[in-house]
Amino acid sequence: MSEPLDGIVTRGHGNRFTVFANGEYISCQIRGKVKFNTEETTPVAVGDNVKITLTDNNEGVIEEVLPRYSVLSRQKVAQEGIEHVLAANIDSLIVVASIKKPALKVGLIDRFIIAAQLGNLTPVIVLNKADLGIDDEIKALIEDYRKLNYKFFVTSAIDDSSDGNEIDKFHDYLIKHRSILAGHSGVGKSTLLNRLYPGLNLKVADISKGTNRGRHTTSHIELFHLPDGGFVIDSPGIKVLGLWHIEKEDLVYYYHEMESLLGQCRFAVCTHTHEPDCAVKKAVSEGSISKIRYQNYLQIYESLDV
Ligand SMILES: Nc1nc2c(ncn2[C@@H]2O[C@H](COP(=O)(O)OP(=O)(O)OP(=O)(O)O)[C@@H](O)[C@H]2O)c(=O)[nH]1
Ligand SMILES: [Mg+2]
Ligand SMILES: [Zn+2]
Repeated sequence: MSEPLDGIVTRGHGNRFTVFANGEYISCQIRGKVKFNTEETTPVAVGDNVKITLTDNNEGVIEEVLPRYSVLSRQKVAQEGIEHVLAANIDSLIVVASIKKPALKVGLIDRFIIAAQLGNLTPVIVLNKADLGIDDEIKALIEDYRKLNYKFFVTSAIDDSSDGNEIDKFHDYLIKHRSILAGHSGVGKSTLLNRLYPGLNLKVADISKGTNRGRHTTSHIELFHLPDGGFVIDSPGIKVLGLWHIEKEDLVYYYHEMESLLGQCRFAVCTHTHEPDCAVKKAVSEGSISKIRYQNYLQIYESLDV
């Protein structure tokens, strides 16, 4: 058997994976021992560094998955307790939202920020479709997140001259990182990548006129190498991002601006939802904590299991 090659998984489809190794994309199967080594997590995911051997028909076999230094995962609904790894070895989780068409859902931004913290990833927010106009409400929202030191880029994938467009800054960020783009369908994830890397030629489609929603055009998670050594992963639009591994009472620890007030509420056990003399509610009414963030906190709090 020839010496194994080092590669990186760029795409998965059922039991087959595409691995980029030696400057080529090689279709690979997984060696049985790799498949059954782990019971609690996906054995091979996009972004994994692997060792492969080549077979006669120019295909390959994944012999080994090297240790992951980060994972973005979610719980498989049908198999409780099994961690489904969406991507491995990334450093940034970029949530893409659009100003409108589809309508902006701020709650999803916070859910992604929390998911990033869970996976030890840097959360980045991209607000796309700047060409559709940035009104005062949106400006205030951007300000709120920037105050909290989140990276926040306003972009237009189709009109470089739009007011406030930061596509170049976003590009600079991408080049230096290993990121995944995620968000609702139709917000322009693939269009942004096409704008920055026209050679990718990713499939994009208009949102539905009736519902103003995306059409779930991207169907696979796929990794693209960037000329400077980083990579970016495009992913299919999601409807909701369920959070797991978080208990209701721990949610506040993912809101750092609220966490710093803990201990100042009247009740030692305060959920910061309805209690009198709550330091968090006071900070919201005084304006030192963003109303938008607090509303998201309440919404997510309600959605979590006890
Ligand atoms: N006005 C405007 N339209 C945009 C912009 N970016 C993307 N679009 C349009 O939005 C529609 C959806 O874009 P896609 O790139 O397919 O969206 P996506 O986020 O990849 O969607 P999924 O693959 O379904 O998750 C297309 O018609 C794009 O032309 C933008 O900056 N401004
Ligand atoms: Mg897409
Ligand atoms: Zn409180």
